[in-house]
Amino acid sequence: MIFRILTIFPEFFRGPFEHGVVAKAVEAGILRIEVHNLRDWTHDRHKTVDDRPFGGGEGMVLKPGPLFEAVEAIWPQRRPQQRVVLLSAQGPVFNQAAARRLAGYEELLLVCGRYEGVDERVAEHLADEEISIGDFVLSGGELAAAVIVDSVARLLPGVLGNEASAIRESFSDPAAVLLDCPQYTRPAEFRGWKVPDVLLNGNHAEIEKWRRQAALEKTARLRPDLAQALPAPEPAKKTRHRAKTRVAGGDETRPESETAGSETKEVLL
Ligand code: 9D3
Repeated sequence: MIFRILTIFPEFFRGPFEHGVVAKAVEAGILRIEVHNLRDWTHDRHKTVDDRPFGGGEGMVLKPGPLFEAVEAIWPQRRPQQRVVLLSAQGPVFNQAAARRLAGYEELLLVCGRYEGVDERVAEHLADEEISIGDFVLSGGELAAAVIVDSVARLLPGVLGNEASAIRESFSDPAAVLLDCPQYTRPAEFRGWKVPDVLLNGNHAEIEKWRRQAALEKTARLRPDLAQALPAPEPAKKTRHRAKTRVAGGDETRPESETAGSETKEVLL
């Protein structure tokens, strides 16, 4: 996959992509990142990319000319597998489902806005879609572009063991999102706070059950907005009675890989 970024701050991207998963994927030849300087498509000696807003008001607006010329020079014959994404605070909010959708394109051209905004004709007639990364104000689209490259790159086949999760996600309901379960590492007791006993006892069926319950509880507590989209939890039954029915049902005689989260299908965050 090829990621192209159109920006007035090309130097910004030297840092974020030189580390971690994205850097490894670039080295492995799974993806390419090309950063394009918007000022290369200006024609005046000051390399002007912005101008004052029609109708008056604060700040400056990115002119359409250099943006259109840049995209048309980068992709003279744009194909459906080449997607122009305008990063703007006004777009629909990015999420894991959008990351998966974008991972299906051969090339993305991420257009970074700056100043007080971008001439609306760019959103209307140049970009295929507009994306925001959340309801907060950034100074420009550069951080948003880096976020999108990172999240899409991790989904590409061959990037750091995503075969298993790619298969799991292909069966999952994109609207159902569950937070990951709490994780612990050594020491088993830290400043008096103990790791839950169940994680230390080696009973993997019980561990999986605990993890699922802990993930549901954490989602309900920290992200009630996500929890309301999840399937309703099973009503809690008395432990003794439950243990008996479960033996009769024989669920725990199945391999753990088959039981773990098998009753619901959602994306893990
Ligand atoms: C404070 C200025 N806003 C109204 C007066 C409009 C505005 C203009 C330019 C708000 C943000 C920006 C710059 N931000 C982006 O280009 C941007 C962004 C964001 O601000 N939040 C979340 N996602 C994104 S993607 C691009």
